[in-house]
Amino acid sequence: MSENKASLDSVHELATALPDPDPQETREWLDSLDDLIKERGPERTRDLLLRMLSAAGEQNVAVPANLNTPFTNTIKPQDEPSFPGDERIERDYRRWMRWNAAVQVTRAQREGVHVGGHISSYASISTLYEVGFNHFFRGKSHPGGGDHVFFQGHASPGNYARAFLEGRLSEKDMDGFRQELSQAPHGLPSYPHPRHLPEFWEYPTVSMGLGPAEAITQAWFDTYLTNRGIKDCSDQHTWAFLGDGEMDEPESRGLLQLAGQQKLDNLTFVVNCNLQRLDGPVRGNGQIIQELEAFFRGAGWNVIKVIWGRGWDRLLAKDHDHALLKVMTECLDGDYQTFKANDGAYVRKHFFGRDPRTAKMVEDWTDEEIWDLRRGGHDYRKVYAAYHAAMEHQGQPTVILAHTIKGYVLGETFAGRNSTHQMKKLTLKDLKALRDRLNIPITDEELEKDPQLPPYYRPPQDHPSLQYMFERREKLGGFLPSRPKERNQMQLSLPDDSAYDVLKGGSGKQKVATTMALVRLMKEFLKDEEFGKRIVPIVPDEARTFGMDSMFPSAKIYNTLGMNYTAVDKDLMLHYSEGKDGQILHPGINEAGAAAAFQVAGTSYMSNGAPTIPFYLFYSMFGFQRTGDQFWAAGDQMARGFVIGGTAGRTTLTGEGLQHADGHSPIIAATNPAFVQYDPAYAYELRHIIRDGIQRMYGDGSDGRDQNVMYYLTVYNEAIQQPAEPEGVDVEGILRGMYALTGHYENGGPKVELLASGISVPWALQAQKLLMQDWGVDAAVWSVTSWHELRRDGMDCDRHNLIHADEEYRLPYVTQRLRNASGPVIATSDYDHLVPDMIRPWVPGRYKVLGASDFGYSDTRAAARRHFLIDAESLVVQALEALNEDGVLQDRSVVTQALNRYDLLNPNAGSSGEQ
Ligand SMILES: Cc1ncc(C[n+]2csc(CCOP(=O)(O)OP(=O)(O)O)c2C)c(N)n1
Ligand SMILES: [Mg+2]
Repeated sequence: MSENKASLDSVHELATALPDPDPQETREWLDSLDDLIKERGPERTRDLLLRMLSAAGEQNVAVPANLNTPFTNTIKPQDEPSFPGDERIERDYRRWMRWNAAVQVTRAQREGVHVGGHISSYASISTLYEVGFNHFFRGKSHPGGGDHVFFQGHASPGNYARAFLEGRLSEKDMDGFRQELSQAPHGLPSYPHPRHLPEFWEYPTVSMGLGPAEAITQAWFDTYLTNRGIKDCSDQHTWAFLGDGEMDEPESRGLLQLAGQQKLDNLTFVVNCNLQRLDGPVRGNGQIIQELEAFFRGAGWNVIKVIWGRGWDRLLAKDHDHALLKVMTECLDGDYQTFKANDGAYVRKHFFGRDPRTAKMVEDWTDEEIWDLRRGGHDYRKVYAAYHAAMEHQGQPTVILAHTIKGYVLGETFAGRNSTHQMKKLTLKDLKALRDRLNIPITDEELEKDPQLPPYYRPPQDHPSLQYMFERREKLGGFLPSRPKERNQMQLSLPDDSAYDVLKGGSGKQKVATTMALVRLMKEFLKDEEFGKRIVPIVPDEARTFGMDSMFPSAKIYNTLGMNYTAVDKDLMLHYSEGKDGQILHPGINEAGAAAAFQVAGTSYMSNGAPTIPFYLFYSMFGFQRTGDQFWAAGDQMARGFVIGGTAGRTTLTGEGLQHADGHSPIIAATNPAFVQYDPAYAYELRHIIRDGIQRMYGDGSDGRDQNVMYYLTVYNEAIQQPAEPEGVDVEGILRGMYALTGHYENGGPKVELLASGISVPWALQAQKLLMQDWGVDAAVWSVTSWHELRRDGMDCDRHNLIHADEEYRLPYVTQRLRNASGPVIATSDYDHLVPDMIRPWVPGRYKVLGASDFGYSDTRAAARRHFLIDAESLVVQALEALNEDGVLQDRSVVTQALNRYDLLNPNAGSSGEQ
């Protein structure tokens, strides 16, 4: 079905959905229409109908929305504002930047280095950046607080080239591009990586799709800070520069509706539509600009297309019968790309030549004049007009779709070529041609001296164009990007230790899950007037699962629109509640959005100088596994906060099965160096872990620990009796990763050490009893609060011992704790074997690990635990088998006896955990 037919069908449906109130009148109108078509033809009829529709819409008649406009600029020439700068001067230094960016990458390809880089992307986006830098982007010292600018990751040479002209980077720094270690302290990361260039880069954008998701959330979060009275961000704007290829990522598009329905007019996307991605055209057979226009408009955005440069205006003004517009609209992106990889004669023939009327329009033009017709994204004034309109627009986010050329200005070997993305250096010939085009005062001799090392260009400091450039930035609030290091110092008053006491006393006879304990503590935090405000609970539609619905009535779900309806459960105590002052961020069933919200709230200390502490609770299986890359970016951006894997474990979720039962998130979390992870068993362990985490991440940093970490806590939905905190509990052990829960009976029996974490601790205690009762074996039980912290310490010790062989040998914590064990060590958990295996190199003696290393099942906890052989009885049999291997058992048949006695292979014979 053609698109036209589909839209006619829907118009027909709308027109006939209700009975016609006045058929006679309708008939008269339709007859006039018939006459019009007969007398004036279909083109004039279409024109009139469109004008009628437009006029009706302006007078608030609800006509059906059309998501596409013709393939031309949204802003008409007569509506363009006057340009407030000096275009010629701004072009001067834009050229120097273009040169230096290309030179930087070329020099990084020098013999013996060959680290590469990208040249063509910045070449296509340069004008889009520079209009922003000179007229729109506000820096940190702007009274409004400054803008958040997300730069396209792989166009970073452009940012470096600007910083070089600004005097922020030296030539040595420029030459350290992509050699962070070997050229330290002059190394520059390939892409925007705040962690590796912490006073420069702000937003890690290079993993495509994460930038747009974060930018939307950043704009949303700015309204949150304002509406909740934490910081006035009402004069701050978020800009995101994105590739048209990047818009294919689901994360790029998956939050557009949030921005639309939350009416984020503090947000502008600029999509650099150079029609190419890495391999070739983005939509060779279509038009990416038109596709994105409909998509964004459907999601509630204001769309501004900047397709044609000013040279086209005079042609369009003469295009009375829309012949040119028709050719423009019908030409495919694949062809547009090919035009710019050819020349004026080719464009004349294959573009204008498509229709005799358009061919006529340029018949007395030279090929050069045709070639000089620019794309909108390279026309400074057109771009200025679009940014200006975006800033003025209210009630909607804006997307600017700018038509550009990949490899613009770089010459025929680069522009529009399919290979352009991968080209890493300019030849001597390219360099000379580029130098001429950009008017760079560097001689042939200088270029010929060593074509691998073309010189950078920076005029004397007092050059008027440089001075102009400085003035522009000074007026707008300073250089960008920049990450002010003083913001690392938190000015937060943390809660007293007594705030954590709610988790100290245990649950008495009642059974309580660790998830409930955690939510209880969060609610305690919220009561603290100053500190409580800073907590940002984030949940993607699982609040009820975690018992967080109890927060709804008082904390409310954040919504910029407030709450304009009556909740179905308004009379209940725990009613649903949204508000402009809501505290909970609930992006819908959207883990990508929730992870981005975590990243944004966890970096607010820096991006806004307004620290907030995210507590992001996810359904453990749908967190790391799905959104690991966003957490990686959060680690890069030095986010701080708590990530909570609720409903953790491979067997605790009764009935849910294979795609819900998580036995490996601790492994994925372990691959992110910024995460500190814990798998606590009891509420009182959580008490110390969270207190320490808040102190570490949000304290004054005086304890010397790295503050740029995130905490991953696994909590369970299985209710157990929470013991009261033992007097003088081993807090250091809890925090470092293990502590003794019980000692040995010392009854003279063979000894074993049982290690367990999280929800497996109760069944390790059960095993301890069985071992003594049934087999006279004396087990001690350890709660391993963090396998990974123990591993981290083990690896730190190994590295220290490797490179400081002449210093005192460092003994890993886990070795210290277990070195006096006289028997084997047996570990269990509700995770894959790999989790307890993390500490294997440092466990003295025989070490046996049980684990749930397979897809989970839907069944009872007891049956699943028995199936995986991780429950109490399995621990017992494994302990006996290990003693047997150690040669301690007098009667080797004991292992088989135990196996039979517990009917170990029968899933119905298990009893660990509630049903
Ligand atoms: C998630 C992800 N996948 C792949 C890449 C590798 N990559 C880097 S640039 C690029 C092409 C980008 O095309 P586009 O977004 O159109 O940007 P352009 O360079 O054309 O401006 C790709 C695939 C990446 N950076 N991130
Ligand atoms: Mg592209």
